[in-house]
Amino acid sequence: MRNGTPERLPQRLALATLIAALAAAPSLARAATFVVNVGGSGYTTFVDQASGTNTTTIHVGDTVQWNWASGPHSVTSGTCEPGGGYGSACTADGVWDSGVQNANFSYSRTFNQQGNFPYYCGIHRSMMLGVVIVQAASGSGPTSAFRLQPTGPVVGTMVHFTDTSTGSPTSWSWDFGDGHVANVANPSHFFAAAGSYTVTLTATNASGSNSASKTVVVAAGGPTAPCRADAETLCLSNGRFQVTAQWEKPDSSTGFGKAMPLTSDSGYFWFFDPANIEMVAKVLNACGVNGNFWVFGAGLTNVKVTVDALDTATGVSEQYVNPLNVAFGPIQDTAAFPTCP
Ligand SMILES: [Cu+2]
Repeated sequence: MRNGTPERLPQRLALATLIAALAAAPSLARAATFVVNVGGSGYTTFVDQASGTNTTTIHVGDTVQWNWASGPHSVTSGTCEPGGGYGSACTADGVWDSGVQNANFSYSRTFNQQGNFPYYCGIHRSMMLGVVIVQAASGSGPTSAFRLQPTGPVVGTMVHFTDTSTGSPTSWSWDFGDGHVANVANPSHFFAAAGSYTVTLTATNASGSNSASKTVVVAAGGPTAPCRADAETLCLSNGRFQVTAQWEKPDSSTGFGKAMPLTSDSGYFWFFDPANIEMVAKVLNACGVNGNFWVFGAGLTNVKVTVDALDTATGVSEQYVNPLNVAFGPIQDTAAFPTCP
């Protein structure tokens, strides 16, 4: 795999690309207002401005506004016996009633339920009928999904949750199953006790909500064997953190990067040729800054790379995955290990 080509986007450019992609995403349908003319030109008619008939077709969440051009008329939900006139029998169904009004009056109603809503004028009865047809909200609710890493955390691991819902959710409600919740797209959370937790994401957009759950098994923590540097393992931050990098090529062949220590905090890996550095990794003790060990990584490759970092003092691990055929995004995780000191 050749690399070192300008394939890897600078971070700012990558961010600009992401913002452009978000801006280009299909926008959600907005609630609209539909106008119906009541008694125009002195006629006993309801005329929807959009359809030119007495039928107004809208979507859930839309509003109908009736404007009186003459009077007296009412906009009363219900039905009348067919073919009648002034004296026909009508039955109000109680959903809404503007009352009898005259010119320049205006009445609005927002429809939050699907269905057909017939209405009539209480004065002119079956001579003056209309109907509002309310269809399902345009667009559709999201389909919730998420991933997390690491997938098998131990107590104290900062678990990073990533929303992968489709349907452009605009709000997120996370329940981590341990009494804690969050309402951002991509929260981080650590579980204070070992156990099995049901994590639920409810994603919502203008058209609806959808939930997805996963069981996260959190293992008990504790120190592991001291880090031992070998041909494929870096021991960083004064030998406390064990770091490996596994690669996978398009033909599914896989292996571990060869580890080359640089300083007590940093080292690099080569994958296919000792002269060809594929990624650099660094673990910094920032306990005095924000109470975390920080993990930084930079790749010069677009093969799939899975970086595992293990805190041998606590057994807490972190995993970073760069997908195949994607320029390696920088790892700048200043909340990687809340395992100070
Ligand atoms: Cu009328």
